[in-house]
Amino acid sequence: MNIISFIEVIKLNLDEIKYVKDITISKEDALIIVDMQNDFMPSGALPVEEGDQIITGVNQIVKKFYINEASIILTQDWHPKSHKSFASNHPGKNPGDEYQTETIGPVLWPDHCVQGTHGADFHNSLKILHTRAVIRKGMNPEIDSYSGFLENDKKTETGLSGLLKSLKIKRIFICGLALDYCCYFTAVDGIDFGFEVFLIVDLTKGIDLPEGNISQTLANMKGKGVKFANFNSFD
Ligand code: VGL
Ligand code: ZN
Repeated sequence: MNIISFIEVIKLNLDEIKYVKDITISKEDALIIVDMQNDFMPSGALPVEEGDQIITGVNQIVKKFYINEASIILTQDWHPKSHKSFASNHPGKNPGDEYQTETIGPVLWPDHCVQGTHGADFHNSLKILHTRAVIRKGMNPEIDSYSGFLENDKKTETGLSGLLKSLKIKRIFICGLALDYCCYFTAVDGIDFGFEVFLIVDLTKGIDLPEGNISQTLANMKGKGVKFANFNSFD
């Protein structure tokens, strides 16, 4: 394999994605809406570019899942002020600095989604009326939790898998923020927990840090068996 084809294997650009069509939603499906919180919006502490532009579409897809008796679940990044993923808790370090331990990294973040703050609240345009459960994550100051299923120690469960299994959910559809962090890790863990996983690509936006992370994580998801959908994939 030469270097060019190697790069093609590990990157997948947004415009190269093939989408599943004609999806009929049923009660064995769940919509997982990841971290649609003020701090990930363009004016927030850890802004995801255009993060607010998906809110209207997310609200519309919620209606489709609701009328088809599917479950709607939110995740909420919910950190103590002392969280070790914050650069402010590492003297001399700045947000964006590389930092990797077994449970934190690959970069340090600005303080964000601190428990009880406005930044940790869901965006007030997000319609949360039909939500079955809110899964909070990232509460242990020593461990980050990008995935809605598992903390970054890859051991501590949030309870999401148990909830989905007791509801007899077979397929999960992921949207929200950020594509290359919390959506990505939720998607790959969803596969490992035995679900059929779809990323609703046009209802998510990425951070792309480090640069290229979006196309890298898209490729990893494809390799792992995650399927891609978009707003128009649903009947
Ligand atoms: C997230 C970085 C840090 C996310 C959460 O929701 O994608 N990213 N905490
Ligand atoms: Zn966080």
